[in-house]
Amino acid sequence: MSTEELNNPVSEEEYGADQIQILKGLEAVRKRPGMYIGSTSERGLHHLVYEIVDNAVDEALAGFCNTIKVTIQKGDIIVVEDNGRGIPVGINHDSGKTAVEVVFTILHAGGKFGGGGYKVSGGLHGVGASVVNALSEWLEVEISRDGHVYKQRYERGNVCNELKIVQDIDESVTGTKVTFKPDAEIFETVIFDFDTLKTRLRETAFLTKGIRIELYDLRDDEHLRERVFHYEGGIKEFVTYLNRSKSALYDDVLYFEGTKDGVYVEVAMQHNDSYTESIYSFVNNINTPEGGTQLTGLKNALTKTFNDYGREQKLLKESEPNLSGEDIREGLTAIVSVKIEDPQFEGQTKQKLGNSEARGAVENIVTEQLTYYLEQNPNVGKIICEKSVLAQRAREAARKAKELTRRKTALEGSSLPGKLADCSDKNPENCEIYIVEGDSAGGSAKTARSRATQAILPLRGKILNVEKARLDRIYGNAEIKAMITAFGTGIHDDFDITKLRYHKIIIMTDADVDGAHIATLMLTFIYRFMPELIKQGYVYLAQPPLYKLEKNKKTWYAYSDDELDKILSEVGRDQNNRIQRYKGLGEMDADQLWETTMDPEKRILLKVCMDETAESEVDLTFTTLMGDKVEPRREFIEENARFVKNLDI
Ligand code: 2B7
Repeated sequence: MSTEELNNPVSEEEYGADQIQILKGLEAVRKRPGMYIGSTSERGLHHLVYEIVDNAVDEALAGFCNTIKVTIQKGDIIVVEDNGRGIPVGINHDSGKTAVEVVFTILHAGGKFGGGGYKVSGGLHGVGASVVNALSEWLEVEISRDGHVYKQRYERGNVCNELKIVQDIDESVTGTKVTFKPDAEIFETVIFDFDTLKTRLRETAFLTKGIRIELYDLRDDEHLRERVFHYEGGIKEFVTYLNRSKSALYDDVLYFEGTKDGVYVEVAMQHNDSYTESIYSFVNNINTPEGGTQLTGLKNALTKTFNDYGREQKLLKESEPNLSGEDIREGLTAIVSVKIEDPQFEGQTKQKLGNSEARGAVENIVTEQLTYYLEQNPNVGKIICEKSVLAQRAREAARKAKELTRRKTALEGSSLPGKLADCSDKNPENCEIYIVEGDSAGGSAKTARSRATQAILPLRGKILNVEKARLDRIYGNAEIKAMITAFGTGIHDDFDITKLRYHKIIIMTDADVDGAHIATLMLTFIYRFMPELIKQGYVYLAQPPLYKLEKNKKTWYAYSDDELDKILSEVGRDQNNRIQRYKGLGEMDADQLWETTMDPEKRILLKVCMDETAESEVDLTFTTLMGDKVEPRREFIEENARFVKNLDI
């Protein structure tokens, strides 16, 4: 529909089923909300905001809006405002309703509301507004256009009043404002998380260059929070942001843009000195974690262009084999974003782009513009090719090392590491492995453990930082090899979760900064090489105490300064107190270690969880698991259970 059609009466012939396809009632949405927004968890709740914001972003992509304001008001009421044209208010003759009311009360199953190329974004193709309305206790829409403010209110998707003029304004002021309160009858929680919205809105701003997105949290009088996202450079700045804590190998962020076969393509990329590949792909501003045709197009273009360039410039010798795609992408941070009229999603979770024209478009545009860039910037070409050749050699060395360990295990039968004190029970569900910092603590843990179900693997000192090492060094590292063989799963392509030998992998380090660092290194290794272990909840952190307090033949353990303070105020501060500060696990004897940190009845474990608000921002967070007798400590631990948040991995 054009502006004209939406604001003026149209004849029955002009306005047919092809504009608004199958229309369904909103009861279906309330009955099965998960079908429309994924889930009714915290994630689904936040999804409501994205749906409304997406409509405003579309108005921006159409070229009519440059600012979107999102506010969380007291009571977790959300307000979204844009300065676009305002949703049309004219009567739509087919339904006898105003266009606004159609947008908010009719579910447009699988169709495009605007038609004619208006709509490009959004997984739901503009059906979002009615879904949000259906799942809100109430929703109000205010439209500024033609010198008036129009307003309509709905409750649980039902119209409360006709659209009416509530104010006269200057004709030049236009826009849409949507205010809604998510329905507590539907959602498990109706409390919004500022950081979750922040991350997603930042991502949206990066993907829509030039747009300004403001986020305000007005729930707390004392701590008003606000963030403004505005990136003239779009995804180019996204790459700079993603590389912010890394060292870039060259100054430029390479940027390619163009349209082919109806596909608008944008790519931004820059290598850093790490060894990990981070490529994020999007279609119509939606993240596609499984990639798809646009990602394949990018990879094909990179492999072909750098091999051609490397041969031409003699950076790749005739005697050497071609660079593999992985070699070229080592240490690469990149974004590929396409905008397309009718995206097809594939794969198990429907998160993979299927349109084949996207592959060709990306491949073409990147090959052409990258080739030109390399001609103009031979210094950058040289840096990337040389890095790729090093990666190729390291990969070859790693392959040989891996081959060797494979052959060895085949010969010796999967021999377990010498330092591992294994448990006797062979049922993985019953078994735990403690990865312990240092040989001396490892010794105490071996004495303390319950032999049937608890295995101990002592590791010496700091383990290798896998972010800063190539594969050949990683495979060659004794501590890492010991963990891999002890777990039993293998890694990467060989990874097989069914071979996991322990259903609890417990990292036990000193309760100090060094200990936290070592735990971080181990988590980084597991996250990079065996992420499934974390996703499926097999990884834990042990919590050793910081203090022991003895008084009148009684003993208390404190896990923080605050807790010690609390105990002291209960037992009295006098000279009968004997306080010992544990500097490390090694200072505890086996009995103490058992009692405080290993006894399943009494210990505290933090379960490592993955928190993903956006694919580009993974946080590891912790859920507390406790033995039966530690109830009073719950509060403290829960407050402190986020100490390694933002690992920057
Ligand atoms: C597919 C539907 C949802 N729509 C329009 C026009 C402008 C417009 C919208 C919007 C969210 C919160 C503030 C088109 C499109 C409906 O048709 S939705 N602006 N903003 C929005 O929802 N913001 C439109 C043609 C002519 N004039 C206006």
